Amino acid sequence: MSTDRGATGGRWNGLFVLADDDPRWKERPVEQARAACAGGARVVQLRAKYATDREALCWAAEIRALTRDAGVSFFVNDRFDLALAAYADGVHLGQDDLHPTDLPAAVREQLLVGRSTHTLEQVCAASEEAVDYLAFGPVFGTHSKASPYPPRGLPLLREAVQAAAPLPLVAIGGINAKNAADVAATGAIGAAVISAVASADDPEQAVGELVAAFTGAHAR
Ligand code: 3NM
Repeated sequence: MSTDRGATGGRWNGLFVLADDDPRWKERPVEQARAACAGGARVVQLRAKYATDREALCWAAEIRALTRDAGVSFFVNDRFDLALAAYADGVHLGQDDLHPTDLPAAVREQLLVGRSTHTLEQVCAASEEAVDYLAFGPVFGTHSKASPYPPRGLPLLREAVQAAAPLPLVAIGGINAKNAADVAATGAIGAAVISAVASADDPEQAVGELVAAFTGAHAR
């Protein structure tokens, strides 16, 4: 798709919840996605690193139905085939996944594309690619993903936002209700989280608190 670069009309401004299948989480991805939709997230992204393909597709189909009902965008991490099969809105590609230009043109017509970045060089390179938004991280320390990159910090996040513009940029890594307002103040259009929701006793409430912290700061 990628025709309205930077013009998301605010539909992604807010919380991105990664519905993650790490067995350490109490709730499975579909339940995390349900909490995300009920709590006011703007985007759900399925991140299935442990599941079989068939299991991941079942989750994706369920999450597609939930997100459609809630008016929430739905992306699948890494896998454009699963994204297509589940009628997701898009696919999110990491630096080690297929490059956006590897996607067949027919796939590009059906899927929006998000792209992970971790350095300013990667932000500059990715902003030349036909992608619809960038993620940048890890902003803070995280235990949810082994990363070769140390925490990037808020000043570098702010530089990344500026380097990406007009492409929207979403911050990721160690974001919680306490630091979400600082993240929003950098100009990042969104905050993406795993553990702040997946490890919460009440995931829906946690989503609501994150949304309030992030979007409240944006509104100021
Ligand atoms: N990607 P949490 S950090 C999936 O830096 C992911 O690109 C990152 O989980 C990146 O909210 C990360 O629990 C983990 O820190 C985010």
